[in-house]
Amino acid sequence: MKIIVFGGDGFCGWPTSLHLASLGHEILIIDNQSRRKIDDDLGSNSLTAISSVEDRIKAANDLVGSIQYTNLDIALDVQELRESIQNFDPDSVVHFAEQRAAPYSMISDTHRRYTIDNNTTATHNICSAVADINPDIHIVHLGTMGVYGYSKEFGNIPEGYLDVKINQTSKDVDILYPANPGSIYHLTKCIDQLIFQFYKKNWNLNFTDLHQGIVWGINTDQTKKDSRLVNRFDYDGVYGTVLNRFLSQAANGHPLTVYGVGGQARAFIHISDTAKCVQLALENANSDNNRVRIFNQVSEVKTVMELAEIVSGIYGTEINMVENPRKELAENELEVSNQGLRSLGFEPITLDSGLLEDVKALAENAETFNKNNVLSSPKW
Ligand code: NAD
Ligand code: USQ
Repeated sequence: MKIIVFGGDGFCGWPTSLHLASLGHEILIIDNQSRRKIDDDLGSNSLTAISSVEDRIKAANDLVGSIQYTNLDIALDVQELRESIQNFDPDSVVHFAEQRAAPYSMISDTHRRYTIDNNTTATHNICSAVADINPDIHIVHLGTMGVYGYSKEFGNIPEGYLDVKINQTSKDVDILYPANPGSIYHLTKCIDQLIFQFYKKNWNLNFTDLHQGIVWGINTDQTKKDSRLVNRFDYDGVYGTVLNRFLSQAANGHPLTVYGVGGQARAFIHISDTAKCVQLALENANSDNNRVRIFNQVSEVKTVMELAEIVSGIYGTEINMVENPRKELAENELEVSNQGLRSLGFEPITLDSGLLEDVKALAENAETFNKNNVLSSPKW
């Protein structure tokens, strides 16, 4: 299959591109390297020493499979985006290319506007180009569990659509699950969903929206092959996500930073499973031609305190409860269906199995762990 991976230089996009290339798919990565620039702007860094995109691509072609690279901004360089799609002529595209940190999106007016402009325009530009160039291209998007909010208010969270009864007519219908974002970033993912619904309705585009939980871990079979293929790893208070932060904190002798009482329940998935689930979505066409296909791309649910206790239990690291910088529920319950991907053969890696190996890899990067970047989240 010929696949364009938008955002293929990022934390999820790079290992996914390698995984797909290793299976013989022909990959074109399109990325404007904005994530690397944001690190410079924030005075932050990946805990791992990541190679330049050029070195990554060379190593990938030598050791893994066929990956080309084009540097362009898919929100701004509209003509180049359209030409790239036209020239590469993909069967599918995978869309990772968004500003993905909730804290970053809440820093200031500039960051709020950048996140809205970048994410919604990027998504819309892809859809609009595909509608004109080849409506058969399968668009696979990385969405988030955060579109649902995090609660059991309506029971187990279904995959995208909620089965409701309309009082006035007594009809049973499926509606898009009510959006309940907790940050400007999550709001952009809710807007993405409406863009997909409209492009489905009007142009009958072929979508799979993967509502992913929090990704943890660092390595996949391919990123381990060579130092030039190593994945990025965010541990700072803006881009670092909770479990990876705890793992890097444990590996570097820093107390675990539990926000509030740690009662927030979230869904998690390992980075290798991100790549596998995207593969499953790409290789199994959407058989329901009538609507946007939505899968919850998650493995298991844990609370923040449960994670802290697991990590502390293994490594003896102290748990530090700090004031929560975010506006969110102090505690919540969460149950999530992941039947869609499971029905395609997804067998999740759970927390215990990969944990030790990942922390060991992290401990080797102690010299790049900057303690000043650990509690750097904005408050909202
Ligand atoms: P990331 O920031 O590491 O990667 C995103 C990549 O997209 C970066 O390389 C960036 O340079 C690129 N990009 C951003 N805007 C672009 C533009 N306008 N044009 C071209 N390239 C652009 O993020 P990630 O962690 O790899 O996340 C990828 C996707 O997966 C995001 O859409 C995110 O919402 C989703 N997701 C991530 C997680 C997670 O825990 N990391 C969880 C759920 C969903
Ligand atoms: N948290 C802590 N301590 C920390 C960091 C975070 O207690 O040191 C808490 C937060 O308060 C929050 C929870 O952990 O309750 C999750 O925070 P996070 O930073 O790990 O994740 P989040 O901001 O939700 O965003 C991440 C990705 C985003 C993706 C989302 C999936 O950055 O791209 O969409 O996870 S989900 O959370 O399922 O919506």
